[in-house]
Amino acid sequence: MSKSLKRVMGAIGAAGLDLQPVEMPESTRTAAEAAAAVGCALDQIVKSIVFQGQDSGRIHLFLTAGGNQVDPDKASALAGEALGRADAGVVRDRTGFAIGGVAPVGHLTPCPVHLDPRLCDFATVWAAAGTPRHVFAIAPDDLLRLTGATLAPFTRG
Ligand code: 5CA
Repeated sequence: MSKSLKRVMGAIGAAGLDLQPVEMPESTRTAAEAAAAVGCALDQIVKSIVFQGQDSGRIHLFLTAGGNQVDPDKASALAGEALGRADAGVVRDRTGFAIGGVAPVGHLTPCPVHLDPRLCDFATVWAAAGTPRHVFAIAPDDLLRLTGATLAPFTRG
């Protein structure tokens, strides 16, 4: 098992949840690929989008429904500082995951987490498990508890 996958499953187990990762035969690097592999709605895929404070350098994680986009102004208002998208190197250094496999939990450095209310429209959603081929299913309420996320709108439209 990869170190990244192990870290994600460790965090899930430590929270008292009994969830299993699913290894897909094809890439789940993008939300569209993950939805196709799982056979679920695009919005049931949890995108883990990392933004960074332009002054502080601190990162924030936005758990976003697959078909939604983070609105940088709304995201900045929630964070209380101007945010821009974190580059791939920052994402890897802070989370320990490469883009395409960033999980909602198991980050090397914990950071504030925000959850898109759209994800709560489903009984189950699917998130990356630390690799571009592993995903896991979770109830949105459990995802909220697991990540300590704040539920607030931050998407475009
Ligand atoms: N495994 C899938 C679904 S669970 C996944 O990780 N999707 S994702 O949306 O969370 O990750 C891909 C996202 O990474 C893209 O939507 C894009 O927002 C972001 N991304 C892709 N390339 C870069 C890059 N070079 N720098 C920063 N962010 C990037």
